[in-house]
Amino acid sequence: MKLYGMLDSPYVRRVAIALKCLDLPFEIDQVSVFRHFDRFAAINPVVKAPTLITDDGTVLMDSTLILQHIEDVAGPGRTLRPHDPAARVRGLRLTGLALAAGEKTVQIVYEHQLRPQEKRHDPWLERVDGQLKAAYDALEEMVDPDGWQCGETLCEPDITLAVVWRFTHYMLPGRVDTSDYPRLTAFGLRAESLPAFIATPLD
Ligand SMILES: N[C@@H](CCC(=O)N[C@@H](CS)C(=O)NCC(=O)O)C(=O)O
Repeated sequence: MKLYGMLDSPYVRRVAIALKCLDLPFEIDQVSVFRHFDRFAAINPVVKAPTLITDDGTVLMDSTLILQHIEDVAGPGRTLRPHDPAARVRGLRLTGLALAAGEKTVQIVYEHQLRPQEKRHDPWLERVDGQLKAAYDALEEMVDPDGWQCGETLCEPDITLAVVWRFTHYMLPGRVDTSDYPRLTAFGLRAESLPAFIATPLD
């Protein structure tokens, strides 16, 4: 399997960490959708990161779909899916909120980095900022700061939540005040201290 994309993308990083946690061999080519557009287009003309080329040569995109494929090839006994049905629903809720926070972070970054200042629309930015905070408020209420979120062991929702939390602070320093989110902060630090996270730095 070959993974394409930069690790400063939370979507690429969640896939890379999941592959490591499942002990699946893969190569990563840190090609940028912006700085290496033509090279990326030669791999996947849609230029979306992450892109994964499967062992049979199929070009996949979208991190959630790629994670589904990874679960399929991981084989029996190896999974990052929560075990029992209630934990799975909790995991879906957590993952949905975390992906929304990731999307809102990306929108703010694109608005500042890609759109000329004179074309920036402040009401839109305020709306997105409110959505970002709403997602983190809901996550702060739900998150268990001392354990994994869907059982005894680390599952995929833990990876996504920690990766997105780190991404927001890396891309938008100070925008989300960690003192307002002590449970998420504690959880994020604990996840980021795991070997698979340390071995997959976003910077
Ligand atoms: N829902 C997608 C989002 C992927 C995404 O938007 N990736 C960004 C990089 S962080 C990208 O490819 N941006 C280039 C573009 O959309 O043109 C996923 O989960 O993989």
